[in-house]
Amino acid sequence: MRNPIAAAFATVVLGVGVYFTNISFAIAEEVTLYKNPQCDCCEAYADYLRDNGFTVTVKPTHELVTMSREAGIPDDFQGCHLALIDGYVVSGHVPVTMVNRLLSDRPNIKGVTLPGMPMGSPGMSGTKTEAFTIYTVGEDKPSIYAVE
Ligand SMILES: [Cu+2]
Repeated sequence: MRNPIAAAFATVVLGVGVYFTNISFAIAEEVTLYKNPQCDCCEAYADYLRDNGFTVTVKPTHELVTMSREAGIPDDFQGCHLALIDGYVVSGHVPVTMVNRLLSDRPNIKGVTLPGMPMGSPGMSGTKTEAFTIYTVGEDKPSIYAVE
């Protein structure tokens, strides 16, 4: 190598580039999940996300309904917790396939919500008795994002 300083510099730049690539990947999987302090199924949902490779920080709050409203989710469409993932809101017990679809498709919406606490959904006990309808969250009224 004719210029050892340039070579060393290139190595450092390359190293930093790889370093930042890893960082941004980690950020994409970071989740903040707001829940009522008493809610156990929300903790189970946090564990479900962890089992699927997300890093989850759980934050108990008494302002969940207000926070969900401010996130654009009408009362009738709110899930029992509110997760913030990579710029999107994910409300309720949304299956991880739908979360991953949201994060890879990156539609022009604020997020998705699975209203209430359907039996047999991730983090909930019981057996699934009907398809889960997941709705969009955005400026307009919720519309169906997916039925699973
Ligand atoms: Cu819950």
